[in-house]
Amino acid sequence: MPVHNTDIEEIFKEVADLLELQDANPFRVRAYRNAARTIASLPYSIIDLVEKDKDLTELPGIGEDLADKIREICRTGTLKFLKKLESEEGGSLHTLMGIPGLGPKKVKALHQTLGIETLQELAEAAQQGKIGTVQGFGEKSEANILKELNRLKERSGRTPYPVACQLAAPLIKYLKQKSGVKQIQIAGSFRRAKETVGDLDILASCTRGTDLVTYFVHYEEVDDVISEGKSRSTVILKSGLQVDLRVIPAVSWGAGLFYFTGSKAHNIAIRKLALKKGLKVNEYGVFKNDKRIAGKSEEEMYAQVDLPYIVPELRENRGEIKAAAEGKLPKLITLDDIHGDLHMHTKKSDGQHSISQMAEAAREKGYEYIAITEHSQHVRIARGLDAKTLERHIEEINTINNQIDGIEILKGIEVDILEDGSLDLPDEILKALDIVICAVHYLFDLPEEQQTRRIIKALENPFVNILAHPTGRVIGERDPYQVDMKEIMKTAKENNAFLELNSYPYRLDLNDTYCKMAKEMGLKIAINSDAHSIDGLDNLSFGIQQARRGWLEVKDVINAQNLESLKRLLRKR
Ligand code: DGT
Ligand code: CA
Ligand code: CA
Repeated sequence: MPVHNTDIEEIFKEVADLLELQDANPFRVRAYRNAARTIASLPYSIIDLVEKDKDLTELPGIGEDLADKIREICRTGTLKFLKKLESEEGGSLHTLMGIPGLGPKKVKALHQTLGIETLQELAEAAQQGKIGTVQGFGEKSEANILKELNRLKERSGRTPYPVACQLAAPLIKYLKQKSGVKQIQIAGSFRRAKETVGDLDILASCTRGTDLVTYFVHYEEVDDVISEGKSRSTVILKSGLQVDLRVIPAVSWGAGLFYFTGSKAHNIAIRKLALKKGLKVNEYGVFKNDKRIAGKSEEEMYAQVDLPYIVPELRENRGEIKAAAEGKLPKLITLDDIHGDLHMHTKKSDGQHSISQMAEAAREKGYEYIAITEHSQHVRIARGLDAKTLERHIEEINTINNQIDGIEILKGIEVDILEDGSLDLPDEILKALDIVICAVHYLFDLPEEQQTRRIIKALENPFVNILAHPTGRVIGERDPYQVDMKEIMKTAKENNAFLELNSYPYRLDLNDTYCKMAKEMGLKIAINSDAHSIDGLDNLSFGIQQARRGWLEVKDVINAQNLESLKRLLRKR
């Protein structure tokens, strides 16, 4: 991980906090704070100076000692001096200073009178009404601490993308209703379509004299206004989601959009390119000798560093800049490229609609084919099918296929991978199906080697086509199981099998980096909805977003092929 200016800023701020708590010389404390501020506001990455062996003491407020420390952080990512401070008595107290209203004096008072060192202890003391008894605190400050603690807890969790969508849509609508607003767009991780967002970053441009900030903070879902300036504001919605609004001039629209879309790593890399050409890039534009030469659109920003436009989903500094420079950017898959959906459930197991209802809804979407893939017998709560029921189910699909026009229904199953890697249904019946998806639904916590072997064995079954939700993670709920994904991908490729990108927005499994890894290995992916109802088919769009973040193109996705090609891909030997 490269060290960013903000990492150094954080470390120096923490040092300053800890020194202040130890009653260190105030000049020394201030030196660290000033250095943190200097570094944070540099328009370039300090690690570049270090790599080029430049004299850091030329920076304002940086002497020999701080220069050494900066070099140490750039080299190792950490600072021994900070570790030392943290290991001393009261070394965790600075975390309490993250609570608004708790400065060093108050933190020390709480430590000395109540022995409070952690946020947990602070919360307990506040709940028990002990804080109000400490000199310098009252009932009001106690209530305030509780409120801030709750907010911290809510905010520490990231918001899943679909939830962010639901919260953002009415807010954007509200903002657009204000007269004088010319442009509104969400930037940040939301625009990059990350599976979870830390906060929303909304950009606006307005005609002169429009007071959008005041209008923004009066949005009815606003719970708390954190800051309110002339052209920017931060609020917390009742849901706990933080929203940053920035009003930017129209001449800088592209530059602002570029800057606040991030990612930070992408921005820094682009700024580095610009620096080489003697240009300066910031949120207001591209500048040559203090003259703005671009900034209205993102396209013209990229053009200044000799690059084509790079779509937000790729802006993670994972090779997109090199690819752009070489004219090798992927032509990312879109929802329109999808020919069918290969993973869905009906009333037969735990879904809500019938086979024909699902097929008709899919046809409405313009799909050429779907696969009906019920659970197998092991999944009792989902009323999984045994071999006998599956046989009748196959007959039923045959009948419906003869009745329905304009879409082909593939006969499939989502068969359970048992503990030893064998499958929950015999080969004789799997053989009769068009498509076999295998999946792990229990024993998530096997050791890595055992879990990997289990899945590999399933993929070696000659009738298996797809491994569903390959890591089993559920966002915000369940960690991925421990597996050697490289080995699994290798096995899939060798056996003409494929991995799924499950589009259920709390799964999105494979994730973006694994998608890219699969692509680089030449392993194809199935982007499936795993729908349990007609509405569930729409989840495919979340999977497409993740696939785009994972660089996938039409050629990498089996259900972006027509029926004939798909059938060839499913015919294993
Ligand atoms: P999130 O909110 O954690 O899901 O992630 P982002 O990417 O939305 O990050 P956020 O909200 O902190 O900032 C929005 C964008 O602003 C970020 O993607 C890039 C830009 N940005 C923020 N801080 C910095 C910085 O220190 N340097 C640079 N170059 N860009 C920054
Ligand atoms: Ca954000
Ligand atoms: Ca933000």
